[in-house]
Amino acid sequence: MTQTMQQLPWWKKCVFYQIYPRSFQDSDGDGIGDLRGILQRLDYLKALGIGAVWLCPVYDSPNTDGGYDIRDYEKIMADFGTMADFDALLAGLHVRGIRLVMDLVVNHTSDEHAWFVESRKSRSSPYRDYYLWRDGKAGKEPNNWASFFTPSAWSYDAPTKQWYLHLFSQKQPDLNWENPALRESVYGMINRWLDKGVDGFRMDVITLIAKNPALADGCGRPNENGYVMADEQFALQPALHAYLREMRQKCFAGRDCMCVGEGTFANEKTAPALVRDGQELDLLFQFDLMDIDGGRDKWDVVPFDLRRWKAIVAKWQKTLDWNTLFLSNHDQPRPVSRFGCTENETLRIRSAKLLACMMHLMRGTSFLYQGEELGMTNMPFAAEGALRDIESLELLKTAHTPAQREALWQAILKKGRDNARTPMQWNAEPNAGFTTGTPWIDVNPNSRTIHAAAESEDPDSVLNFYRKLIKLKTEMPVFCCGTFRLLDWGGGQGLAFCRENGTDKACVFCNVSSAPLPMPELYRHLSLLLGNVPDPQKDRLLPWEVRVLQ
Ligand code: TEU
Repeated sequence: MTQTMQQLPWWKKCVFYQIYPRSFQDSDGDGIGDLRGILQRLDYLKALGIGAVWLCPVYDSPNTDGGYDIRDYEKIMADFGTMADFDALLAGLHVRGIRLVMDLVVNHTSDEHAWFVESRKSRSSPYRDYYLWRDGKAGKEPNNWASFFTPSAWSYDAPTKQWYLHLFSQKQPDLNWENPALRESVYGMINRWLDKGVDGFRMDVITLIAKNPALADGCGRPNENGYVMADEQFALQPALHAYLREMRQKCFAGRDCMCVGEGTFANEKTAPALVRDGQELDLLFQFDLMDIDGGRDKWDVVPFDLRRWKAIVAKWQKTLDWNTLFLSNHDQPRPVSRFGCTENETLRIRSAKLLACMMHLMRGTSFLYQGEELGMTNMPFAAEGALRDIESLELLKTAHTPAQREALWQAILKKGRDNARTPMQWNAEPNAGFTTGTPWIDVNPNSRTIHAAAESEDPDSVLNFYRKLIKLKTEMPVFCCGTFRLLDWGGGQGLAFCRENGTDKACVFCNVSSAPLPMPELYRHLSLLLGNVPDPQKDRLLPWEVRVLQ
């Protein structure tokens, strides 16, 4: 059935651009990106053709976890500026027709949040049940849950002789969503941001907010300390849907806004219910593709298998009528280093363009991550001292031998989150034009040649390719709302899919390899809409060549 773009809500028709503010643009020379810096770059975003910004947390925070440890939901972190700066940024985006979606972390707060400060004062505090406090068992944690960042998900609080739950760091206590008073406090805060004109939220680990009330032991594989990632106890629990439906009614209903959920642990069975009827989430990030090169866990790096990629893509394009499409974010390494080819500049540029089409021309809303449009690469961190991310720093603490430490170090170089958090590469000036001060994290040395200024002037740059790709995606109904069909072609070397919208048809052929691949006869007559090699040969695709055909 032909769909017209006019029928779709704005968040299905635009491309989102994720900004990690600490690394985007510094305006005051303190080496830290800030809101005024983003304001300086709005025309760059407009020229790229994006229609919405996902802004990572800018709320007051002690910055234990890059701002995902909020100390005050209604104050701007001093590093990033003031609420007046935020208001100026919101106005600057809106006047350019760009929407603003804020990151929101309501699974946990910082342990410095006033609610937790009050909660830990006494067992009779009115805020005690804003968090999950439990007695220990025989002097040990209340259960065997592991944390994402530390061995156990529990920390003991001596003054009140109880343990509190933190699925992430000790400084990120989990909120107790069973408590209606907590939920009302969250809804009130959300509504005040929406009243300011914010266009929606990206809901951090939203699938974890409902825990099994029994907080029972997990039954998975214990880590070396005997703790278990007990996602069957705290992910996608039944109460989650009630909380999301209540949030929809109390916050989003009747407003022209959207919410996209980070679907940690969501799979093809549990995801549909979250986005089925517009009464819970509008969009969902699922991580099957982001987990594709992890064996036992993300640090057990295994080769990227295209056949698995194709199976995952086919599954999710079938599972959800409307997906989110993303190659990376602030938690993931740079896609061209991870899935593309960086053995030389020609192939780095060509493979970055291929990956862009392979992902963003599928059916769904695309989310670009800052620097993806430049083909930015992973960072060759010189030593552990250059790392900033708590996830990597806590991981290194688990090494017991030099060999183990070296193996973890190599895994961090490939998969560590700091790869995505090196400063945005604007030009060839010192620190890539990101700051006139000392950057909070090292700038990638390849910023001397890989940067927005050079790419803006180069018609064959990754940046100008993204500009064309975004135009195709947002102006052609076949790419915006057409159906998706994976072609049985290419084996472990090539990926191809067709999009159809009534009589409109288009297809994308990707040679995801370093060897040539025959172009199927059946499609050789089609005209080229977009490609990444200067003179495509009729009968074969060059290594890392993509062809967008109609
Ligand atoms: O990430 C959720 C999460 O599961 C991360 O641990 C992610 O899977 C992992 O880092 C992949 O390497 C969200 C935020 O995106 C992340 O930045 C925060 O650290 C985390 O929640 C806690 O708020």
